[in-house]
This record gives sequence, C-alpha cells and structure tokens, in this order.
Amino acid sequence: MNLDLFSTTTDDGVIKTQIAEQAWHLADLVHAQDEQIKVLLREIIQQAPLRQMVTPGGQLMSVSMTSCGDFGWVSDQAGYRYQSLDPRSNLPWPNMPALFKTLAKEAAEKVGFENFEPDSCLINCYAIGTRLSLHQDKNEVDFSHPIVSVSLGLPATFLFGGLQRNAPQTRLALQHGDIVVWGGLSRLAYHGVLPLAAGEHGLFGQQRINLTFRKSH
Ligand code: MD6
Ligand code: FE
Repeated sequence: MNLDLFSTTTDDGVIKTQIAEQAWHLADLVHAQDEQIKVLLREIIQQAPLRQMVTPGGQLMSVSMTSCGDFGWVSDQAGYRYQSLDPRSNLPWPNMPALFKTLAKEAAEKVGFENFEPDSCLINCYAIGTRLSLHQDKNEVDFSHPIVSVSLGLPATFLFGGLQRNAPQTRLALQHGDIVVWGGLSRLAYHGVLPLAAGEHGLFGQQRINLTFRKSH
C-alpha cells in the first residue's frame, strides 16, 4: 500500500512530506553542517567506538552502533535498554554536541513538537549490505516525545509500517541530510531499513550513518 504522500514547503523553504499521522520527512535539512557533524562524530567514536551488539535472542546485529548524550541505547542477552554508562568502557557516554541537540530540536519544532529535549543520540553505522529489521522504538520511558532521525552518507530505503508488525509498509528514500520526525499516533509504528545498496558518498564514503535522537527518560 502507498499512503497519499503530499509535500508542502515550510516558510523557511524546507520540503516537508507527511508520511503518516504525526510523522514527517524533511528533505536536506542538514545543509552546510555535515562536515562539522563528521568531525564531531569522529570524536565521539574515538571515545565510544562503534560496535555490533547482540539481540536478546542472541543474534549479532549487522549495523554497528554507539551513543552520545546522558543515556545510550544498548542490547545484549539481558535485553534492550538505555544505560548511562557505555558497557564497553564503563564510562559515561560522550556528551551530546550542542550542534546535534540544536539540529534535533529545530527539526522537531518544524513539525509541531515543541520543547523536544533529547537525552540520547543513537548512532547507527550501516556498511554496504547491512540492514535493520522491522522494529518499534519502545525502550523509552515516555512515548509522548517524538523521535528525530538524521540520515548521513549513502541513501537508504526506509520502511514505515503501522502499529502492528504485519501492517502494510510505505517505502521512503532517505538521502544524505534528510531528517525524519515522528511521534504521537505514529510513535510506536514499526519501521526498518532495507540492505544498504553499494555506493560511494563524497563525505562519508561507503556507509550510511543515522543519528536517532530520543528523550529516553
Ligand atoms: C535508521 N532508524 O534510519 C534507523 N527509529 O537507520 C530508526 O530505527 C528509527 O529512523 C525511530 C525513529 C526514526 C528512525
Ligand atoms: Fe528505530
């Protein structure tokens, strides 16, 4: 099924497409900040390296992950959760850079979520061929806050489904610099990412980086 997707242009020239109830795609919002983001990401990854986590069911995830902010999302045999310490080092996660927080807050505001205060930024790194299977983001304490998701590097196909795993899915092409924001009635929608197609991005090379900002607590 394909929802009726419609585009509007906001006052400040951002192309905004609603993908579901209270879910929006914002095209090319990152603009000129991408090089700065890359520098900040390198610093974060030096402190808290990307790693493949294991699902509670014992499967190695293909996407590599790390976090910054007051809390980081982790998965292991004991389950999915947020932790204030990186289990790899037992040190706090790197601070969330002000630039990251501002970007997330501004994106949320553009689609009507005022006062979004993310305390966690999950950094997903996709190599060619890796994917993220259909899931809900439900480890946060309060689902009234939206999620803001920033795509960098190679393009990917995002699957956006409904509140039940078997609901029909919409396919969305996510390009470098795009942001997806969702909350409210779509907050617990199932979603995933298809295997990353081969390619070479000018700034990020043969990978896709996704930053998802959440208020976890
Ligand atoms: C990704 N994103 O785009 C994976 N979750 O690489 C997510 O799993 C996600 O983009 C919640 C909200 C937005 C997202
Ligand atoms: Fe997710």
